[in-house]
This record gives sequence, structure tokens and C-alpha cells, in this order.
Amino acid sequence: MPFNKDFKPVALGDTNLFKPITVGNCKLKNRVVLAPLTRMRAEHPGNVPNKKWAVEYYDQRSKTPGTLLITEAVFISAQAGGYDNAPGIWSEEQMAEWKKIFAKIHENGSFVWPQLWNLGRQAFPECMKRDGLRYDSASDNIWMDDEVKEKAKNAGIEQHGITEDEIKQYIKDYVQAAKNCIECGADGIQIHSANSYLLNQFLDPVSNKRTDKYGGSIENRARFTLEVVDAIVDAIGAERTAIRLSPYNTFGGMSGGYDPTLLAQYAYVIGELEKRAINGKRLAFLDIFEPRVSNPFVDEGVGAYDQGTTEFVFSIWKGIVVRTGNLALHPEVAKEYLKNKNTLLGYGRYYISNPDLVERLRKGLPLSSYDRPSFYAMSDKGYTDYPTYEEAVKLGWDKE
Ligand code: FMN
Repeated sequence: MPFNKDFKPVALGDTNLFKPITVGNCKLKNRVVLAPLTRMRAEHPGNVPNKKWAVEYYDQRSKTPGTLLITEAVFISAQAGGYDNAPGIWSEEQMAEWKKIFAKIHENGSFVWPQLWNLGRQAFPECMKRDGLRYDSASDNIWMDDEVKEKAKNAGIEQHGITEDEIKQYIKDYVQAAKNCIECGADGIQIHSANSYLLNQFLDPVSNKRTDKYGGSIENRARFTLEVVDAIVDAIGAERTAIRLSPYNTFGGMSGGYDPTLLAQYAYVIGELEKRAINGKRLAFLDIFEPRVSNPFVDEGVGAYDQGTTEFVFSIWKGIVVRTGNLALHPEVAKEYLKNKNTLLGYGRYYISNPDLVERLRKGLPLSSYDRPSFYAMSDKGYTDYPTYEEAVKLGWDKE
């Protein structure tokens, strides 16, 4: 793909983006973060990271020493899954591949934090039925949309609001997955409580209609997420634990800015995390999905929610924050965010198409455009074949 011609690059080498910072136990040399990016190249059956290409993909994106990489989302257990080509970290076969990926990232002097995933009602109902698994959510049959309802009906499976025992089992699965990550050599883990997956389905009243201690109030809807945080912190330490939240997300039927009470939910969760921090258990970082992107599956700028900001986070949380959302094409916004000394910046789509993104940001080099159809294609095309800037120039892309 040629360079993005509409974009005027700006060198960020002399900004805080290239000042070192310690995150958990990781001494970063820059503040660029590879945002979590599901790429659907894992092998089925078994949800095993791709044995041919995954090491190379992460190798290419960790070449600048001292960079923080969050992996694609990783299923904590088979029951938490529901996509055939996303990876897990519960089996020995999966762990063997992750060990190779993490070792390669470390060989490059960079750091890796897997993102722990539980799909809930975002799972494909037909996969859950085929594999004899439950089709879980916070509540029974509160559908994301009519299409999914139809699919579940055709597959012959009901959406199931999980019981308290099933919540307890999932917490054990999160803990085991976090331990497995550390055993494989990861520097920490990120809990995925964003983008309408199971933990987010508990946080949002649109999907959480429970009447037990996990629903009905802000405190109750936050309980599952906070129990997962506490259990993982007990198992691997707060300095190895991070969390992703998306207060304005509408993807997957979540309320986003349309529910005026929702920020109170997030302010509560972040307040509870700050309380734990004051008591000696500060998470390594919060990863906040900015309202600049309400859905990464449309083009940059489309669907941005401009009626709210994430400034409230900084009034509550005094630790490190990763901010993500349409920053590659907006160095002016990046510079504004970087004025805060505890801020790192996450990059998604343009890190797919620019494996050497860190160097391009440092020097203000042009960015290669991405090929959206191959985001989720089972191919090495659009995965490991994006050139570095120097390679692209050799290919004549600067003249196209
Ligand atoms: N966000 C997650 O939290 N977990 C994921 O696994 C994940 N997968 C993604 C896969 C693709 C192909 C894309 C485009 C986005 C994904 N996201 C995921 C969201 C990104 O992490 C990021 O927040 C979003 O793309 C906005 O950043 P950007 O504007 O720099 O792309």
C-alpha cells in the first residue's frame, strides 16, 4: 500500500514520546504502545498462535528497543472464546508458541503484555453450539442486535446470563491465564474490560439486567471487573497488571456517550482502582480508548464522539495512562496528550501497516496506508509483508 498522501508527518523525536518511563517492571525507552490488535491468524482447532507467521509479525513491531507491545486479545479458556482464529493461552500447545513470540520481543529489547479476553455475547453462537459450550453474557437473551439473535436461534443456542458459580470459575480462569502469561515470559497482562466483551457487558446497564450482587447499581455492575483485577493482582502483582476501559464505546451495542449516567460507572471503577493504588496496589497502567474512535472498523474520524472527553480519568487516577484513538494521523493531538508526564500513546491501525512505526514517529516519516480487507484474513499478506520505510522507498512508494 502506498504512503498516505493526505497526511503531513511531524517528527515527535523531541517530545515526551521519546522520554524513558518505567511501567510496572519495564524500563521503556519510548512511550509508543502497540495497541491490542486481533488479527485472526491463529490455528484451528486449538486456538494456537500462528506457527508460521506470528513470531515474525511481533518481531517486526518490536525492533525499536524499549517499546511496549500489548498483544492481540487472548482467550483465557475455551469457554471464554468463540472465534476459531483468535489465540488462547490455556493449553501447552498455545503456551509453546507464546513463549517463542515473547522471547523474540525480549530479544529485541522490548516488552510484552498479553491482553486477556472473554467474549461473552460477542462470541459466534454457532461456534459455541458446535463446541458444546455455553453462550454467555451478563443476562439472559439481551441481544446485541437482531442479526445475532437470528444466528443464535438458527444455531439452537440461548444467550445465558452467567451464574455466580460461573463467575467464580471465570475468575479462576483469568488467574490461571495470567499465570500462564508470566510463565511464558510476559512482562505483565492487560485485562480487557472494554469494547463490549464480557466484562464490559457487566459494566453497561444496556446489557446487564441482573438483580443479584452483580447488577442493579454502579457498585454491583463493577463487581466482576474489580474481582478479576483483585484476583489477578493477588496472583501476579499489581505492577504486572493493567486494564483497558472504553467509556464511550458504542461498538457491540454498548451505551457510550448516549447514556448520560455511564461516566459515573467508569469514574467509580477508576476510583476503586485509585483506592487500591493508594493502599499500595497501583496497577501498572490504565489503557483508555478515546472517544475519537467509537468503532475502529470505519475510517478515521467517522463516528468520533465529540461531546465528551476522558479528562475525568486524570482527576481520579494518578498513575500511568495509555491513550489510544486516531493518533497516527494527528500528531497535534498526540503532542497535546503528551504534555501529561504519565501518558503513553497507543497506536493500532497504522502500526499494522508500519512495522517500524516507532521510527517513523520519531523522525516524522510518511506512513504507509493499511489494507483493511486483510485485517482479519488468514494469510501472511497484510500481516508480515508491510515494508519498513527504507524498504518502501526501495519499492518506489515515495514516488507513487
Ligand atoms: N482493541 C482491543 O482492545 N483488543 C483487540 O484485540 C483489538 N483488536 C483490533 C483489531 C483491529 C483489526 C483493529 C483495527 C482494532 C482493534 N482493536 C482492539 C482496537 C485497537 O486496539 C485501537 O484501540 C483502535 O484501532 C484505535 O486506535 P487507532 O486509531 O490507532 O487504530
